[in-house]
Amino acid sequence: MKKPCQTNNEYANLIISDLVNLGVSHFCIGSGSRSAPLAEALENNTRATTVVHYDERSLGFYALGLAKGLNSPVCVITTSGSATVNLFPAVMEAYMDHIPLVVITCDRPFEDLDRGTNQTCDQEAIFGSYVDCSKTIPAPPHTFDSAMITSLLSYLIHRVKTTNTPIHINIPFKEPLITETGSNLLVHSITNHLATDSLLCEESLDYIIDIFSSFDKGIIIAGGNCDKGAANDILILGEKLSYPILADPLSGIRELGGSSMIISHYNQILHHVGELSQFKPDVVIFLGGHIISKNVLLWTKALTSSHQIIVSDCKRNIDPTLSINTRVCMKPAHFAKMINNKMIHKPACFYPGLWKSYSLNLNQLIPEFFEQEDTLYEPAVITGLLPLLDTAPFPIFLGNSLSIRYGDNFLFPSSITKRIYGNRGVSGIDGNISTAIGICDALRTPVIAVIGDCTFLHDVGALHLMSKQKTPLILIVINNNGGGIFDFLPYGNNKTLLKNKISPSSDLNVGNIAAAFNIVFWKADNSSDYQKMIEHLLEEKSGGIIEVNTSREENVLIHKKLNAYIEKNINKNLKKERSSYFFMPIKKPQKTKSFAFMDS
Ligand SMILES: Cc1ncc(C[n+]2csc(CCOP(=O)(O)OP(=O)(O)O)c2C)c(N)n1
Ligand SMILES: [Mg+2]
Repeated sequence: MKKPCQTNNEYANLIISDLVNLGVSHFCIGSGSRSAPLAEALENNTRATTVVHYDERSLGFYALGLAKGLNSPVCVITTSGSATVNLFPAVMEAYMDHIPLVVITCDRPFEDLDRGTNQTCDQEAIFGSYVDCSKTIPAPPHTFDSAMITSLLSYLIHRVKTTNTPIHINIPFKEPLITETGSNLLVHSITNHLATDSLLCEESLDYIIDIFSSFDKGIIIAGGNCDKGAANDILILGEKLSYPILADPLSGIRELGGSSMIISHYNQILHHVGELSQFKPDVVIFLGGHIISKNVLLWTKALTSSHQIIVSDCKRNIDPTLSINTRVCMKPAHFAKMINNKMIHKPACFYPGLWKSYSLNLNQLIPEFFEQEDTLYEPAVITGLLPLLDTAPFPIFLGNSLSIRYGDNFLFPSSITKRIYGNRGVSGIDGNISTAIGICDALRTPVIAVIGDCTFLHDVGALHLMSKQKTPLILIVINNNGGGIFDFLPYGNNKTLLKNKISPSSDLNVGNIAAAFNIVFWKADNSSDYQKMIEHLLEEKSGGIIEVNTSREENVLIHKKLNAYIEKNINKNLKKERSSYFFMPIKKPQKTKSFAFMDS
């Protein structure tokens, strides 16, 4: 359940108790009013040791000395205005001398800035490059889950401890600064950061092995860029633990083909039956980076009683569900290898079989649905690649917006194939063609890229590069005359708003643009032509653009029909599989909450 901070008291108490729980027990606070909520929280916290001083310059150096003597992070707090920069000499010294200071400057809220209010200056990032990072958290009342504060502080304190470099947190408070009411004590579990570069210490390893040994119902969620060469070790990890694997299209794991542990069509499974209690795991292991699937994120966020562990060497905080208990800072491949060496094979319980039975059923149902007609619906642009992958594996680049979502939902190769790529760092629709061309040239092998029409429009300049390319790029443009993803979003029914202000028609003539750059161009009207065109280009080792024209309205309809078809048939074939997959008959709850399909 979401617990937002409503008052200054709640917010300040949460910050101080989090810091104390994270091992920061010494606080040095300057005298002032804007910092009063934190002063009161320190007064209430019996585990915090606090020193108050009038001169912030001296206070900063005192905190520096404390941190040196204690050999652990010390927190120094000031009010707003020039009090903040009085800490600068000590912050500079701490930065140059590698001393872990946690610098908190209290601030006025946004609405008081830039209009001449008293004791107000621009405090964001005020210490420039002399801190490892600087964050401003908005003033309460908040609408977001306060677990976000705990997650951020867990990460920041882990960073102070591992880099021995000061960090800065700027915290605005609104007036009245201290109130009598609303001091609920909000408590969230702290993410346990197991600091490591490539090795886990015995104690941490035992802690993790103990969790894995104790729970049979576990799941591995492999996110983007699990790192090169990790796929096999992760697959072995899944097999050893008997934990099924939900592999993001960019994880590098789907390319291993239809292994018994890799669950295809997990989005549809979660959408239709994921709320059933049999699916609830006791352990969730996130590996690597971004996860495209909104269904997966919503589902794991709701698993409040499971152990959630993230393994990533990413230096930023990754906690999209605010439900991570343990973070292991290392490459997923190293982690998988260490666990694989230490663990003995766990016998399979019903759990992987449960997932697999649904995934096998959907492997049949979904192609069956699209094969009923020869119309080249948008998802069929992706499913149409699957038979081709079986005969001549090729790398695939998935453009942002619906193309990558179709990849997430439908691109599950059944045999070993080449890597699937995408730009999910900030999910831009810019530069997608250029990136695919770069991948093509680096791999020196033909690449198939699937993108939307606006994504095409955004990077038309790349066609100049494409026209000169030696290694062929086969560029498939799904032209639905605008941003088709917006039709699926909550405001998707407001067609006037969409058309006028959010996602106007692109009115692109892809053929004319291709001609301007002397690039081979075809329009595919049906599934069989579409596949023949790709086969031809691959055989000829020729690049080219294939346009697939679709309608946004029809696309929404076909998704509804597909959902209805799956809903009707999802349990049908399972009875046959009962004996081989330990299938347990499932009773559906009365109300199934429908999961969000996608966001832009
Ligand atoms: C550089 C950039 N600008 C804007 C966006 C916001 N955005 C997300 S999806 C989208 C529409 C993309 O349309 P199209 O390429 O035709 O794909 P479709 O939605 O039709 O699949 C936009 C504008 C973005 N992600 N990146
Ligand atoms: Mg489009």
